[in-house]
Amino acid sequence: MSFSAFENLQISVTDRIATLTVSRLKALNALNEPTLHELHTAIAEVAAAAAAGTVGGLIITGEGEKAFVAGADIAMMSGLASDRGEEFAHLGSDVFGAIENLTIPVIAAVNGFALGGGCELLLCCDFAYAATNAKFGQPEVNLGLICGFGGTQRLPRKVGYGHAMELLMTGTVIGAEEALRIGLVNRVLPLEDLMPAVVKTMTTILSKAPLSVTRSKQLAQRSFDLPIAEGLAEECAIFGEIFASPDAKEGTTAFVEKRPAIFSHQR
Ligand code: DAK
Repeated sequence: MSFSAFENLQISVTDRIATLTVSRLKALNALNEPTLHELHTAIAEVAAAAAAGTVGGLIITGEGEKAFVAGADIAMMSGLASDRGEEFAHLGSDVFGAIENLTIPVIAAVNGFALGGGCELLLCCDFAYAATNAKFGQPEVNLGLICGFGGTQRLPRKVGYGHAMELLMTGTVIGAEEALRIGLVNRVLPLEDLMPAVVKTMTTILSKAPLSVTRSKQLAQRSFDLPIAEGLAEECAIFGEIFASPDAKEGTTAFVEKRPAIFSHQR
């Protein structure tokens, strides 16, 4: 599977792990409209590669040593006709929704500023690791804006209402250790150790039964939308489906036979 050539993104695949790098160094990887359109295409291509089995996981990061993504492109937004705000928000919302809806695992490697739309981007990933120099925040209140790419909805779900409201209402920028404390990221590492750690975790995930991984993600995401009784009923139904899969047979048989399981790449 080959990917389109992009101006503001880089994408590569090694050992079924796709790495998508937002690449606009001159603007600290801020997301302008062309970059969002490219992201949309790239995510559709990743989804197609996932369906074909050539990609099993996605890592999202930013180019350079200073920024993950420093937000939506403020210069572009300041020149946008005032009646185009909702359209721009829908573009971002569609792209970020497409990332969140990927069935494969998605990890953010936050290598610097993750502000505004950058923080919202990591919220679409399953989880994030951060470099010690990473900085996080939703500074839209400083610009007379609100989040336009899902922050008001995903941040409270991620870190809880109180921490989310402090970030959303004060626009405060927090460091990596504080992001770790409130649960915005899972691990903090020196910058040079960030990508190796993310790749190692992704490799671990890809060594597991793929259907178990994707169905766990699907059920956990549904838990935000469903009353618990319905979510538990869905878990039972999907457990039944998984239990009949070849990988369930292989995993349980391998345990009994005291050998490592050899899972298929079936999804
Ligand atoms: N957009 C455009 N350019 C940016 C940028 C951004 N978000 N962030 C940085 N840059 C550019 C700078 O303008 C500068 O460009 P030049 O002047 O060199 O041409 C270059 O990147 C380097 O930045 P600095 O010189 O400022 O670097 P410093 O180390 O001094 O400062 C900083 C780094 C990250 C603290 C600073 O650049 C900064 O505060 N940047 C803005 C961060 C920010 O506020 N981000 C949140 C953006 S708001 C919506 C849709 C979406 C959104 C809202 C509503 N609707 C449709 C309703 C989303 C909003 C946001 O994301």
